[in-house]
Amino acid sequence: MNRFPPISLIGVPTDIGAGHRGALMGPDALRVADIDKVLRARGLEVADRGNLSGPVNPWLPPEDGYRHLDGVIEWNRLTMEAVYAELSEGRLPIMMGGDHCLATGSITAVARYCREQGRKLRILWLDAHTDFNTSELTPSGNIHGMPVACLCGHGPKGLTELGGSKPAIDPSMVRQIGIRSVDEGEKKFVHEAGLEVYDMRYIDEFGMKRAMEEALTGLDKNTHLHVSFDVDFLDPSIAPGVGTTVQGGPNYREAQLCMEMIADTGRMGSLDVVELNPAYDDHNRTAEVAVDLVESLFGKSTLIRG
Ligand SMILES: [Mn+2]
Repeated sequence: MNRFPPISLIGVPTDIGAGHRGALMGPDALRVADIDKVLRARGLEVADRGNLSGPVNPWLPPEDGYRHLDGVIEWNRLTMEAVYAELSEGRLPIMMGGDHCLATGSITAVARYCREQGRKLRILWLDAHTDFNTSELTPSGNIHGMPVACLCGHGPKGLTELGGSKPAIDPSMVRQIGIRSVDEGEKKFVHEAGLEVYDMRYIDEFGMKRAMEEALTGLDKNTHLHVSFDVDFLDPSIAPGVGTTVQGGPNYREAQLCMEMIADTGRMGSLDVVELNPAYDDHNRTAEVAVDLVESLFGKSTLIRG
């Protein structure tokens, strides 16, 4: 018997916040890799809500430190509404990006839902990057490098106040895992904000097991666990299909252990799978690895446990 509510797949096909084109094909690549069938085979009820429809990516240079700000806000508003609607019906939304800017919308929705329900929120941010840039710190203006900052109240009004109040979350709710590429100014800001980061140096020294034990400390029955899985979290040798590959990420077994330990908590209530970029992939193998890991998040383990 599984212990998960019914799942809703929400495709958000845009690369409006990214520095490379192609993540807009992510939702369909996950479907081609049978994300729905794999979850149904685990006994879960799955509804695929199809893709949201928003503005096309105009592919313009940044203005005042932000690239495509209006379009990013619109896509995030759509994402927030879709994710909130599913949570309100007692379902578990899987937001299939799309680039990582969309986590602003999905997590704003999750945070609002948790506030209304009087539930605690823990966010696991699995990523090569901290995504804690601001318009002053960013070298590129790409908003997919800013969602954690926006959620914590640092950024343009249209994103920080997406849910009506600011900030959407407190940095103390966030645990970042797999980090190995942080911009210079961003580094200082991450420390000032007090984000809890388990970077690759930590994982090298103490192992994924210890990192996850720490990151999952303090969860209780009243905690909603949100997982924001940026596929570039993974080492590029197993996941080449992303726009921003960074060497030295978790290998297949480390990533599986990470997902299995999340599953063991039984607390996951929402999930983002983002930055999958089929334009950089090899015969959809990154999508297949991502689906494999999603399966582990929902309780598939290598060995049968008693
Ligand atoms: Mn990211």
